[in-house]
Amino acid sequence: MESKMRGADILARTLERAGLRTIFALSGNHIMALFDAAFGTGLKLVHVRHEAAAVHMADAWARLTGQCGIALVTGGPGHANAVGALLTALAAESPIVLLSGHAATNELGRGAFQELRQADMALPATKAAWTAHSACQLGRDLARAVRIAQSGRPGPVHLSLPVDLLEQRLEDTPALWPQAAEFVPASQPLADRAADATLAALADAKRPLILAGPSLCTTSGRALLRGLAAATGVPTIGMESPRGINDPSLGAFAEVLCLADLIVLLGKPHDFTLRFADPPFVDRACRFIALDPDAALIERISKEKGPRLMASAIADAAAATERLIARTAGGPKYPGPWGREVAEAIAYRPSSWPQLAAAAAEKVHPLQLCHAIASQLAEDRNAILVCDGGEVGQWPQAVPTPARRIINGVAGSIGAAIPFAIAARLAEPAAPVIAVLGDGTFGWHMAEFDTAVRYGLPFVAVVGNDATWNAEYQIQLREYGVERAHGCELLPARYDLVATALGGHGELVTAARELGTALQRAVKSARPACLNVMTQRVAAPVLRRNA
Ligand SMILES: Cc1ncc(C[n+]2csc(CCOP(=O)(O)OP(=O)(O)O)c2C)c(N)n1
Ligand SMILES: [Mg+2]
Repeated sequence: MESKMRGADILARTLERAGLRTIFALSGNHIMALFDAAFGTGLKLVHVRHEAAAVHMADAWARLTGQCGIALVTGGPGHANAVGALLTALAAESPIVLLSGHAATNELGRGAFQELRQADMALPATKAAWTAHSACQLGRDLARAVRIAQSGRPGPVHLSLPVDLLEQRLEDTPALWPQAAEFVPASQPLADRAADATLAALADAKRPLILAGPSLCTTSGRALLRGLAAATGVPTIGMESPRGINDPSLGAFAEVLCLADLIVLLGKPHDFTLRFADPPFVDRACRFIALDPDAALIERISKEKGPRLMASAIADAAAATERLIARTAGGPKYPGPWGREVAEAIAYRPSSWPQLAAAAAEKVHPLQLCHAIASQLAEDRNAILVCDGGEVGQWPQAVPTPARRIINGVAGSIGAAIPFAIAARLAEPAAPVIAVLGDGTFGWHMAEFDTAVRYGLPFVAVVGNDATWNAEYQIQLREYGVERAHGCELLPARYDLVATALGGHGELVTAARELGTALQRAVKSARPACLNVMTQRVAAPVLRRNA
């Protein structure tokens, strides 16, 4: 009997053979066979304090390493806790697989422990979701899940694992093990004809823009976009923020978007982030070209824009970018007046900002926070910046830093910062990691300080503490008036003491002048750290030169 494999062993060894060795996990009855099967493999389980954190960590891991991220949680409520976090990965186009334990197949419909239609629940938050139905297929199921996650528009996939299949013993035969090719993503290159037609249309246009989606906003994706801009001379902009055209990273971009006469959507969904590319945000005569891995998204643009969609092609975003660069004739083009106009708009920051950053006030202005962080990040070119909700998290996106960056992304879901920071440090053990998040946002995953301490993964969480859910409070001020603002107050709580209680480093910062040295101490502590900064309750920047 003992020489036989368990279903769990097939899965664990398939993960190992595929090089997917870091597993973000939270234990539970249904998956203990998998924990056991990890012995004797090269798998590293990073066990966390909330299932959503495991998913966020897998997401950040995928964004930074380019690998498929793997999260492992238990069935029923564990799975349910994980599902919400899938939305962040889905909108960020981040390839991950959520493996969830599941009630035994022979108990389904009989009132099994934690019985739940898990795949149905995960489906709207994933590219695909299913329940394994035979132990001998588990390795193949995993390969298929990884392949789907990384094919076309990358994103999350869910696989439910009935506990009886994980525990079932079966003879080891070659048929159990997926071929390496089964993991390989399907590739959709851009046809030369479509590339040439796109380049010709760009050359004919007076004010063209190339807009790229989240999958090209990783470090390697952005390098590709820079290559495309250099090759074509066309302004090429990555968009990954739920604030869309008001993303503070893009400065006064909205002021040039409305002037464009041709927009190439390069794996960039036509959606709310572009205000549906309707006037006045986009000119009513502007034409479009869609290069996208999903036929359904191209169909959507076609419905919205009719004959103004002058061409389209199904292609993976990175592959399409590479093909466009390869098909560009001649040497690099230079931006010209339109390129300079776009670059200036994107680089715009208000001239009042240096004064705001220098002013002495009772509480710290978010810009002061950003300047201190920028100079800390500048000390190490490997540094990684994480930005999360709400208003305060927008500011560091407006202050240029040399850092690599992960933001919570188009899903507009707050709370991922601490898991993101921990996974970033795990992926890049030498990189200083600084996360900026609001006091409300800190509450989601503060217990993960325990995870970071257990695994020795230092990072600095800089909490902009305005004792408010300020992003929503600002909506109340704008829409309903100050006398009708309620339900958004928090306490100026000692989040720094949460970090110290869990074995990390914590400091309360009440004045801007203390920030720089506090940051240095936090980095030097080499422990997971929380700087709890008492900040002013100000609205996030929306940048317009003509405002
Ligand atoms: C999961 C989730 N829940 C709620 C919201 C709505 N929301 C967006 S920003 C925000 C306030 C965040 O407050 P805080 O973290 O303190 O940052 P601040 O805006 O105060 O700077 C809320 C509640 C959201 N985007 N995502
Ligand atoms: Mg706040």
